[in-house]
Amino acid sequence: MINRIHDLASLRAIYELPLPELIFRAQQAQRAHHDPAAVQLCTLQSIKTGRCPENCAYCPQSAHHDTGLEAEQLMDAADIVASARRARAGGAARFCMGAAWREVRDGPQFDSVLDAVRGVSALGLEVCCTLGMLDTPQAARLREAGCTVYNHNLDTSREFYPEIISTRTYDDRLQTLARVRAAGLQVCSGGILGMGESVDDRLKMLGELAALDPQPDSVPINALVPVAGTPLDGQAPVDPIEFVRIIATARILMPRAMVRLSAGRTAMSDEMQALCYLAGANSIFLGEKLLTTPNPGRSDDMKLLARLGLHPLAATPRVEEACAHA
Ligand code: SAM
Ligand code: DTB
Ligand code: SF4
Repeated sequence: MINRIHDLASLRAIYELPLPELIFRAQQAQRAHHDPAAVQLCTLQSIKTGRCPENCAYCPQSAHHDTGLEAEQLMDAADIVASARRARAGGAARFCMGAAWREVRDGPQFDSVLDAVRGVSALGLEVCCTLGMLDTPQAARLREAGCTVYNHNLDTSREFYPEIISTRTYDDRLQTLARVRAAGLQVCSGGILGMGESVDDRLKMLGELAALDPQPDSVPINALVPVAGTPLDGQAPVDPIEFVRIIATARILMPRAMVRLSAGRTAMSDEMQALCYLAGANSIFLGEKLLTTPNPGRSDDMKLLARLGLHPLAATPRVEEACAHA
Protein backbone atom coordinates (compact mmCIF):
# COMPACT_ATOMS: atom_id res chain seq x y z
CA MET A 1 0.00 0.00 0.00
CA ILE A 2 1.33 3.44 -0.90
CA ASN A 3 0.50 5.93 1.82
CA ARG A 4 -0.86 9.31 1.00
CA ILE A 5 1.60 12.05 1.81
CA HIS A 6 -0.31 14.76 3.64
CA ASP A 7 0.57 18.37 3.00
CA LEU A 8 0.17 20.85 5.82
CA ALA A 9 -3.00 22.39 4.37
CA SER A 10 -4.78 19.04 4.27
CA LEU A 11 -3.65 18.23 7.82
CA ARG A 12 -4.98 21.58 9.03
CA ALA A 13 -8.25 20.98 7.18
CA ILE A 14 -8.80 17.85 9.29
CA TYR A 15 -7.55 19.33 12.58
CA GLU A 16 -9.68 22.47 12.26
CA LEU A 17 -12.99 20.72 11.54
CA PRO A 18 -15.84 21.64 13.88
CA LEU A 19 -15.26 19.43 16.93
CA PRO A 20 -18.41 17.27 16.47
CA GLU A 21 -17.42 16.59 12.84
CA LEU A 22 -13.81 15.85 13.80
CA ILE A 23 -14.89 13.42 16.52
CA PHE A 24 -17.45 11.82 14.20
CA ARG A 25 -14.79 11.15 11.56
CA ALA A 26 -12.39 9.84 14.18
CA GLN A 27 -15.10 7.49 15.45
CA GLN A 28 -15.79 6.26 11.94
CA ALA A 29 -12.08 5.52 11.46
CA GLN A 30 -11.90 3.75 14.81
CA ARG A 31 -15.00 1.63 14.28
CA ALA A 32 -13.75 0.46 10.88
CA HIS A 33 -10.77 -1.24 12.53
CA HIS A 34 -11.26 -1.54 16.29
CA ASP A 35 -13.77 -2.37 18.99
CA PRO A 36 -14.68 1.17 20.17
CA ALA A 37 -15.20 -0.09 23.73
CA ALA A 38 -11.84 -1.89 24.07
CA VAL A 39 -8.77 -0.27 25.60
CA GLN A 40 -5.34 -1.88 25.42
CA LEU A 41 -3.61 -1.89 28.80
CA CYS A 42 0.18 -1.68 28.75
CA THR A 43 2.70 -1.65 31.57
CA LEU A 44 6.00 0.19 31.48
CA GLN A 45 9.13 -0.89 33.30
CA SER A 46 12.28 1.18 33.38
CA ILE A 47 14.96 -1.51 33.13
CA LYS A 48 17.90 0.94 33.16
CA THR A 49 17.31 4.36 34.65
CA GLY A 50 19.10 7.69 34.25
CA ARG A 51 22.57 8.89 33.15
CA CYS A 52 21.55 8.89 29.51
CA PRO A 53 24.12 10.59 27.25
CA GLU A 54 21.39 12.14 25.05
CA ASN A 55 20.26 15.70 25.76
CA CYS A 56 16.48 15.44 25.16
CA ALA A 57 15.19 18.64 26.79
CA TYR A 58 12.06 16.98 28.19
CA CYS A 59 13.70 13.98 29.76
CA PRO A 60 14.43 13.55 33.47
CA GLN A 61 16.88 10.74 32.59
CA SER A 62 19.31 12.81 30.55
CA ALA A 63 22.75 13.19 32.15
CA HIS A 64 22.72 16.76 30.81
CA HIS A 65 20.08 17.85 33.33
CA ASP A 66 20.28 17.87 37.10
CA THR A 67 16.91 16.43 38.10
CA GLY A 68 17.99 14.62 41.26
CA LEU A 69 16.88 11.33 39.72
CA GLU A 70 18.56 8.28 41.22
CA ALA A 71 20.27 6.34 38.44
CA GLU A 72 19.89 2.57 38.37
CA GLN A 73 21.96 -0.06 36.59
CA LEU A 74 20.38 -2.50 34.16
CA MET A 75 17.94 -4.74 36.06
CA ASP A 76 18.60 -8.48 36.21
CA ALA A 77 16.56 -10.46 33.70
CA ALA A 78 14.91 -12.46 36.52
CA ASP A 79 13.72 -9.26 38.25
CA ILE A 80 12.29 -7.96 34.98
CA VAL A 81 10.38 -11.20 34.44
CA ALA A 82 9.06 -11.04 38.03
CA SER A 83 7.83 -7.49 37.37
CA ALA A 84 6.15 -8.64 34.13
CA ARG A 85 4.39 -11.43 36.03
CA ARG A 86 2.95 -8.82 38.44
CA ALA A 87 1.89 -6.65 35.48
CA ARG A 88 0.07 -9.61 33.93
CA ALA A 89 -1.72 -10.31 37.20
CA GLY A 90 -2.75 -6.64 37.26
CA GLY A 91 -4.37 -6.86 33.84
CA ALA A 92 -1.66 -5.75 31.40
CA ALA A 93 -1.66 -7.25 27.90
CA ARG A 94 1.61 -5.63 26.84
CA PHE A 95 4.84 -5.18 28.79
CA CYS A 96 7.16 -2.42 27.64
CA MET A 97 10.78 -2.24 28.80
CA GLY A 98 12.56 1.09 28.57
CA ALA A 99 16.28 1.78 28.91
CA ALA A 100 17.94 5.19 29.17
CA TRP A 101 20.40 4.34 26.44
CA ARG A 102 21.42 6.37 23.41
CA GLU A 103 21.76 3.11 21.48
CA VAL A 104 21.98 -0.62 21.94
CA ARG A 105 25.52 -2.02 22.17
CA ASP A 106 26.31 -5.68 21.60
CA GLY A 107 27.63 -7.43 24.69
CA PRO A 108 26.55 -8.88 28.03
CA GLN A 109 23.99 -6.11 28.75
CA PHE A 110 22.12 -6.63 25.48
CA ASP A 111 22.36 -10.42 25.98
CA SER A 112 20.73 -9.97 29.37
CA VAL A 113 17.93 -7.84 27.86
CA LEU A 114 17.37 -10.61 25.30
CA ASP A 115 17.04 -13.10 28.19
CA ALA A 116 14.45 -10.82 29.78
CA VAL A 117 12.56 -10.57 26.48
CA ARG A 118 12.48 -14.39 26.22
CA GLY A 119 11.20 -14.66 29.80
CA VAL A 120 8.48 -12.02 29.44
CA SER A 121 7.36 -13.44 26.11
CA ALA A 122 7.06 -16.89 27.71
CA LEU A 123 4.51 -15.39 30.12
CA GLY A 124 2.23 -14.80 27.13
CA LEU A 125 2.58 -11.02 27.28
CA GLU A 126 3.20 -8.91 24.20
CA VAL A 127 6.74 -7.60 24.56
CA CYS A 128 7.76 -4.08 23.61
CA CYS A 129 11.24 -2.59 24.00
CA THR A 130 12.48 0.97 23.82
CA LEU A 131 16.26 0.98 24.04
CA GLY A 132 17.33 3.85 21.78
CA MET A 133 18.92 3.47 18.36
CA LEU A 134 19.75 0.01 17.05
CA ASP A 135 21.20 -1.68 13.98
CA THR A 136 19.51 -4.29 11.80
CA PRO A 137 21.09 -7.42 13.37
CA GLN A 138 20.16 -6.15 16.86
CA ALA A 139 16.56 -5.62 15.72
CA ALA A 140 16.54 -9.16 14.32
CA ARG A 141 17.90 -10.59 17.60
CA LEU A 142 15.17 -8.81 19.56
CA ARG A 143 12.53 -10.26 17.27
CA GLU A 144 14.00 -13.78 17.54
CA ALA A 145 13.93 -13.47 21.34
CA GLY A 146 10.18 -12.79 21.23
CA CYS A 147 9.97 -9.00 21.16
CA THR A 148 6.97 -7.99 19.05
CA VAL A 149 7.11 -4.19 19.13
CA TYR A 150 9.81 -1.52 19.24
CA ASN A 151 9.05 1.98 20.54
CA HIS A 152 11.05 4.86 19.10
CA ASN A 153 9.35 8.24 19.01
CA LEU A 154 9.75 11.00 16.45
CA ASP A 155 8.64 13.28 19.31
CA THR A 156 7.91 16.38 17.18
CA SER A 157 8.29 17.91 13.71
CA ARG A 158 11.56 17.78 11.80
CA GLU A 159 11.82 21.59 12.09
CA PHE A 160 11.29 21.77 15.86
CA TYR A 161 13.44 18.70 16.65
CA PRO A 162 16.79 20.56 16.97
CA GLU A 163 15.24 22.83 19.63
CA ILE A 164 14.68 19.77 21.78
CA ILE A 165 17.55 17.37 21.03
CA SER A 166 20.95 18.04 19.48
CA THR A 167 22.78 14.79 20.19
CA ARG A 168 21.00 12.95 17.35
CA THR A 169 19.04 13.86 14.24
CA TYR A 170 15.54 13.28 12.95
CA ASP A 171 17.05 11.08 10.24
CA ASP A 172 18.79 8.93 12.89
CA ARG A 173 15.35 8.36 14.33
CA LEU A 174 13.80 7.47 10.95
CA GLN A 175 16.69 5.14 10.18
CA THR A 176 16.12 3.13 13.37
CA LEU A 177 12.40 2.93 12.57
CA ALA A 178 13.23 1.57 9.10
CA ARG A 179 15.56 -1.07 10.61
CA VAL A 180 12.91 -2.07 13.14
CA ARG A 181 10.37 -2.52 10.38
CA ALA A 182 12.81 -4.41 8.14
CA ALA A 183 13.46 -6.89 10.96
CA GLY A 184 9.73 -7.64 11.11
CA LEU A 185 9.06 -5.91 14.41
CA GLN A 186 5.95 -3.78 14.87
CA VAL A 187 6.64 -0.07 15.00
CA CYS A 188 5.46 2.09 17.90
CA SER A 189 6.21 5.75 17.30
CA GLY A 190 4.63 8.99 18.43
CA GLY A 191 5.51 12.16 20.20
CA ILE A 192 5.08 14.73 22.92
CA LEU A 193 2.77 17.75 23.01
CA GLY A 194 3.48 20.78 25.20
CA MET A 195 7.19 21.39 24.60
CA GLY A 196 6.63 24.87 23.12
CA GLU A 197 5.95 23.57 19.58
CA SER A 198 3.23 25.06 17.37
CA VAL A 199 0.07 23.31 16.24
CA ASP A 200 1.70 23.07 12.79
CA ASP A 201 4.68 21.22 14.35
CA ARG A 202 2.26 18.72 15.87
CA LEU A 203 0.49 18.25 12.55
CA LYS A 204 3.77 17.85 10.67
CA MET A 205 4.80 15.16 13.15
CA LEU A 206 1.52 13.31 12.51
CA GLY A 207 2.13 13.75 8.78
CA GLU A 208 5.60 12.15 9.12
CA LEU A 209 4.21 9.23 11.10
CA ALA A 210 1.30 8.71 8.71
CA ALA A 211 3.71 8.74 5.74
CA LEU A 212 5.71 5.79 7.10
CA ASP A 213 4.98 2.80 4.93
CA PRO A 214 3.55 0.75 6.48
CA GLN A 215 2.17 3.15 9.06
CA PRO A 216 3.12 2.66 12.74
CA ASP A 217 1.20 -0.07 14.52
CA SER A 218 0.93 2.14 17.56
CA VAL A 219 1.19 5.86 18.13
CA PRO A 220 1.83 7.08 21.68
CA ILE A 221 0.75 10.68 22.24
CA ASN A 222 2.42 12.05 25.37
CA ALA A 223 1.63 15.31 27.14
CA LEU A 224 4.87 16.74 28.48
CA VAL A 225 5.39 15.85 32.13
CA PRO A 226 7.35 18.88 33.32
CA VAL A 227 10.24 17.79 35.53
CA ALA A 228 12.23 20.23 37.69
CA GLY A 229 15.80 20.52 36.43
CA THR A 230 14.92 19.88 32.79
CA PRO A 231 14.98 22.85 30.40
CA LEU A 232 11.27 22.34 29.69
CA ASP A 233 10.12 22.63 33.28
CA GLY A 234 7.63 25.49 33.50
CA GLN A 235 6.19 25.07 30.00
CA ALA A 236 2.51 25.93 29.85
CA PRO A 237 0.34 22.79 29.73
CA VAL A 238 -1.25 21.93 26.37
CA ASP A 239 -4.79 23.16 25.91
CA PRO A 240 -6.99 20.06 26.51
CA ILE A 241 -9.11 20.70 23.40
CA GLU A 242 -5.97 21.02 21.26
CA PHE A 243 -4.78 17.72 22.73
CA VAL A 244 -8.09 16.02 21.89
CA ARG A 245 -7.95 17.42 18.35
CA ILE A 246 -4.50 15.87 17.87
CA ILE A 247 -5.74 12.50 19.11
CA ALA A 248 -8.66 12.65 16.66
CA THR A 249 -6.38 13.72 13.79
CA ALA A 250 -3.97 10.86 14.58
CA ARG A 251 -6.89 8.41 14.58
CA ILE A 252 -8.15 9.68 11.20
CA LEU A 253 -4.68 9.64 9.60
CA MET A 254 -3.70 6.24 11.02
CA PRO A 255 -6.99 4.36 11.40
CA ARG A 256 -5.45 0.93 12.02
CA ALA A 257 -2.97 2.05 14.69
CA MET A 258 -3.41 1.78 18.44
CA VAL A 259 -3.44 5.42 19.58
CA ARG A 260 -1.98 5.48 23.07
CA LEU A 261 -2.86 8.15 25.59
CA SER A 262 0.59 8.07 27.19
CA ALA A 263 2.49 10.35 29.59
CA GLY A 264 0.79 13.24 31.31
CA ARG A 265 -2.50 11.62 32.33
CA THR A 266 -2.13 12.58 36.01
CA ALA A 267 -2.69 16.20 34.93
CA MET A 268 -5.79 15.31 32.86
CA SER A 269 -9.33 15.32 34.21
CA ASP A 270 -11.53 12.25 33.82
CA GLU A 271 -13.61 14.27 31.35
CA MET A 272 -10.58 15.10 29.22
CA GLN A 273 -9.56 11.45 29.14
CA ALA A 274 -13.14 10.53 28.20
CA LEU A 275 -12.93 12.98 25.29
CA CYS A 276 -9.65 11.37 24.23
CA TYR A 277 -11.34 7.94 24.17
CA LEU A 278 -14.18 9.47 22.11
CA ALA A 279 -11.57 10.95 19.77
CA GLY A 280 -10.09 7.52 19.11
CA ALA A 281 -7.50 6.83 21.82
CA ASN A 282 -7.60 3.11 22.58
CA SER A 283 -4.57 2.33 24.71
CA ILE A 284 -3.05 3.51 27.99
CA PHE A 285 -0.19 2.70 30.34
CA LEU A 286 -1.45 1.15 33.53
CA GLY A 287 0.23 1.50 36.92
CA GLU A 288 1.44 4.15 39.32
CA LYS A 289 4.68 4.92 37.52
CA LEU A 290 5.63 5.44 33.88
CA LEU A 291 9.43 5.19 33.59
CA THR A 292 10.30 7.69 36.31
CA THR A 293 7.22 9.94 36.64
CA PRO A 294 3.78 9.27 38.17
CA ASN A 295 0.79 7.81 36.34
CA PRO A 296 -2.79 7.36 37.61
CA GLY A 297 -3.08 4.27 39.82
CA ARG A 298 -4.53 1.09 38.39
CA SER A 299 -7.70 1.26 40.45
CA ASP A 300 -8.44 4.87 39.32
CA ASP A 301 -8.08 3.78 35.70
CA MET A 302 -10.24 0.71 36.21
CA LYS A 303 -12.91 2.90 37.82
CA LEU A 304 -12.82 5.38 34.93
CA LEU A 305 -13.00 2.58 32.34
CA ALA A 306 -15.99 1.11 34.20
CA ARG A 307 -17.76 4.52 34.34
CA LEU A 308 -17.25 4.86 30.59
CA GLY A 309 -18.34 1.27 29.87
CA LEU A 310 -14.94 0.42 28.37
CA HIS A 311 -13.18 -2.90 28.80
CA PRO A 312 -9.58 -4.14 28.47
CA LEU A 313 -8.51 -5.41 25.07
CA ALA A 314 -7.18 -8.95 24.69
CA ALA A 315 -7.93 -9.70 28.28
CA THR A 316 -6.69 -12.94 29.78
CA PRO A 317 -9.14 -14.71 32.12
CA ARG A 318 -7.20 -13.23 35.01
CA VAL A 319 -7.78 -9.73 33.69
CA GLU A 320 -11.52 -10.22 33.42
CA GLU A 321 -11.50 -11.45 36.98
CA ALA A 322 -9.51 -8.39 38.04
CA CYS A 323 -11.94 -6.05 36.26
CA ALA A 324 -15.02 -7.67 37.68
CA HIS A 325 -13.71 -6.77 41.13
CA ALA A 326 -12.46 -3.30 40.22
N1 SAM B 1 15.97 6.19 25.43
C1 SAM B 1 15.01 5.66 24.57
C2 SAM B 1 14.54 6.65 23.52
O1 SAM B 1 14.69 7.85 23.71
O2 SAM B 1 13.99 6.20 22.52
C3 SAM B 1 13.79 5.08 25.27
C4 SAM B 1 13.23 5.76 26.49
S1 SAM B 1 12.60 7.40 26.27
C5 SAM B 1 12.34 7.89 27.95
C6 SAM B 1 10.97 7.13 25.60
C7 SAM B 1 10.08 8.31 25.34
O3 SAM B 1 9.56 8.84 26.54
C8 SAM B 1 10.68 9.53 24.66
O4 SAM B 1 10.82 9.36 23.29
C9 SAM B 1 9.64 10.59 24.97
O5 SAM B 1 8.67 10.66 23.95
C10 SAM B 1 9.01 10.11 26.27
N2 SAM B 1 9.28 11.02 27.39
C11 SAM B 1 10.43 11.13 28.08
N3 SAM B 1 10.34 12.08 29.03
C12 SAM B 1 9.10 12.59 28.93
C13 SAM B 1 8.39 13.62 29.64
N4 SAM B 1 8.97 14.32 30.61
N5 SAM B 1 7.11 13.87 29.29
C14 SAM B 1 6.51 13.17 28.29
N6 SAM B 1 7.13 12.20 27.59
C15 SAM B 1 8.40 11.92 27.90
C1 DTB C 1 6.12 6.74 25.17
O1 DTB C 1 5.83 7.37 24.14
N1 DTB C 1 5.85 7.13 26.40
C2 DTB C 1 6.39 6.21 27.36
C3 DTB C 1 6.90 5.05 26.47
N2 DTB C 1 6.75 5.58 25.16
C4 DTB C 1 8.24 4.49 26.68
C5 DTB C 1 7.42 6.86 28.21
C6 DTB C 1 6.89 8.07 28.96
C7 DTB C 1 7.96 8.54 29.87
C8 DTB C 1 7.52 9.73 30.68
C9 DTB C 1 8.61 10.27 31.52
C10 DTB C 1 9.11 9.32 32.57
O2 DTB C 1 8.29 8.66 33.26
O3 DTB C 1 10.31 9.28 32.79
FE1 SF4 D 1 17.86 9.26 26.86
FE2 SF4 D 1 15.54 8.46 25.79
FE3 SF4 D 1 15.60 10.27 27.81
FE4 SF4 D 1 16.45 11.00 25.41
S1 SF4 D 1 14.36 10.34 25.94
S2 SF4 D 1 17.50 11.42 27.37
S3 SF4 D 1 17.38 9.09 24.66
S4 SF4 D 1 16.24 8.15 27.93
